[in-house]
Amino acid sequence: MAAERHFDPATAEVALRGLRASRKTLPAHLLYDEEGCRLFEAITRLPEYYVTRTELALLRQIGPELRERVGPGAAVVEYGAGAPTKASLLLAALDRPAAYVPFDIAESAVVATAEALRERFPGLALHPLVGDFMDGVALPDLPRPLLGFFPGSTIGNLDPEAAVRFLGKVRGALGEGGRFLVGVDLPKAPEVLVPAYDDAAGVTAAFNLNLLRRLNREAGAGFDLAHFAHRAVWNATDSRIEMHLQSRQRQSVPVAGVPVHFEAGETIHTENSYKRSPQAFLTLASQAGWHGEALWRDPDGLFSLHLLAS
Ligand code: AVJ
Repeated sequence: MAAERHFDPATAEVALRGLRASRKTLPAHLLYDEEGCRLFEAITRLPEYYVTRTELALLRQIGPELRERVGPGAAVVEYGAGAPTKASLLLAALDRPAAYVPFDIAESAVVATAEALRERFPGLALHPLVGDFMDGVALPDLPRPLLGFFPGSTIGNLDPEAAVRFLGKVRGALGEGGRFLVGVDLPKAPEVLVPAYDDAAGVTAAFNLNLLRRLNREAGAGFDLAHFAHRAVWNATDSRIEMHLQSRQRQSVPVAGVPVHFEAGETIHTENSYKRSPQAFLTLASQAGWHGEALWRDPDGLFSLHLLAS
């Protein structure tokens, strides 16, 4: 478990930069502190949040075909390995996988994920790797074939430019013959999307507002959480769900000693969740040098898994 974090000049600087812009934004990764990760886990179990259960069912369904395509003795590299459930399913589907690399920015996450798999897959070599996968950290020496794994539609956090950059880094790291299995959430009716990001129980609201509590602690901020409301907005032009924190009133909030002014109704944009059709995703993948080898969708057309090849 990570220690409780107090004032952190880097967080304060990042927060102030975003809050002093004419359109206020905060980087989405700030949502995922310890409490944020706990709340996100709760989101994945909400009735409105179709993403996780749909992807898990799809992974189960495509196991045999994936096993056939990937072949024996693969090494799996998971980008953003926060929990062992999906890797466990994938490894169980593959033909005698040789190695697993959980790669995440949170050391506690990669260690816990590796531990959880050790007992279940005794012969599997485990290489936990800590780092920011946007930086493209070099991989250890691994048996081939290499299969990258990026589930959960986490790629939906990245705008098109960042997604192409990330896909290119992974392609470089996996090298010749590498494949990449990516979970991509599909565009769908706002009547389905908005409740998935603004649930009746208020868990997503708590997840979003927790960012302000984090800034109070780590950026020396004085946010009153009762003065902000969670908003989930479908942006059809950019095909993304946006999460915002909306100021309920005109107010001024100190952040690291600097007053930040809010008009009533003004928002802080905290996260994007892009929804991409197969064509839209494959266009980005091809800009990074990948081509689509296989594509699977659940029967209701909610979610997709792409298998990319170099
Ligand atoms: C972790 C980025 C995949 O976009 O669905 C869920 C984050 N935010 N509900 C998503 C999230 C609010 C989630 N990702």
